[in-house]
Amino acid sequence: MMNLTGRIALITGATSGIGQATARRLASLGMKIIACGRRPERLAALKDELGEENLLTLEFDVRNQDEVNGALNHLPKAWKNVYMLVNNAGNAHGLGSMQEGDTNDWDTMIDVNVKGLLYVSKAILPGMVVRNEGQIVNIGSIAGKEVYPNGGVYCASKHAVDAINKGMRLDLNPYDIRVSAIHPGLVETEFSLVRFKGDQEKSSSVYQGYSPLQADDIADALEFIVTRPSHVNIADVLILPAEQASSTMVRKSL
Ligand code: NDP
Ligand code: 8X3
Repeated sequence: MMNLTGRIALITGATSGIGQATARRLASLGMKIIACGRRPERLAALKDELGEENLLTLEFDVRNQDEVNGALNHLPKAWKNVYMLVNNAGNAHGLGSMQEGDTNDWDTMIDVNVKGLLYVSKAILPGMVVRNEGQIVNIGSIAGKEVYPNGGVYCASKHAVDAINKGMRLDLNPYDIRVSAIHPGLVETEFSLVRFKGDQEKSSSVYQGYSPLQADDIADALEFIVTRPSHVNIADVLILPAEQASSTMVRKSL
């Protein structure tokens, strides 16, 4: 098992859901966490919880490359050697058909889920290459393996994450840098609240009538990935609620 004590993990989207659970989990393994997000009050609360020595917070929008570079190219000396990158920030925005979908939603999904992930990676990967060590975990989705009605653009963004993950594994193969993807099915987080633009009723109905995954279930997989011995790379993981068979087939008792 890898000794992770004192190693640095940078997590995007650490202010809620999967990213927040991951920050807590990796901190519990002795890692130091760089927690990123746009909501300062959430970042401050995480710092209070995990302690100032163990957590550096960075507030930036992954869509803005200047903000990304401003934050990541000037890390304090003690936080520069990022060992693990968790590319997690992302969301669905709206549910809409190809003929009627909202192009602002499309822009946001492509800008956050694809371009944002690339900007952050571009800022972090060169340091890993120089140090010849690292672990990257890209959070994809079942939506990166299948396509469902009215989710075409979100699915396209997550298919892109799947391709980027594979591309990173090829390009980083000369180095001791492991590249992994986790593709979750339905996880009960703020994801649907964002997709449905704050509509609590629509959002909670997504998770009713079955037992959805919880963010901690994804943190379990992440812990497994990062604690493997250095000769093992868990390359690709699809995790579903037991009652989910595909994006469109969930056994619900309502
Ligand atoms: P949440 O909505 O709970 O969390 C999303 C996180 O992404 C937040 O911390 C948010 O932080 C951050 N984020 C969103 N937009 C930006 C942005 N422009 N700049 C910086 N950070 C941003 O959802 P989840 O935890 O569920 O989602 C995490 C990842 O998991 C996403 O990539 C999602 O696609 C994926 N996923 C989720 C599934 C689910 O069913 N929940 C299933 C499969 C994959 P802030 O708002 O503070 O910026
Ligand atoms: C999130 C899972 O099926 O709601 O990526 O798109 S789904």
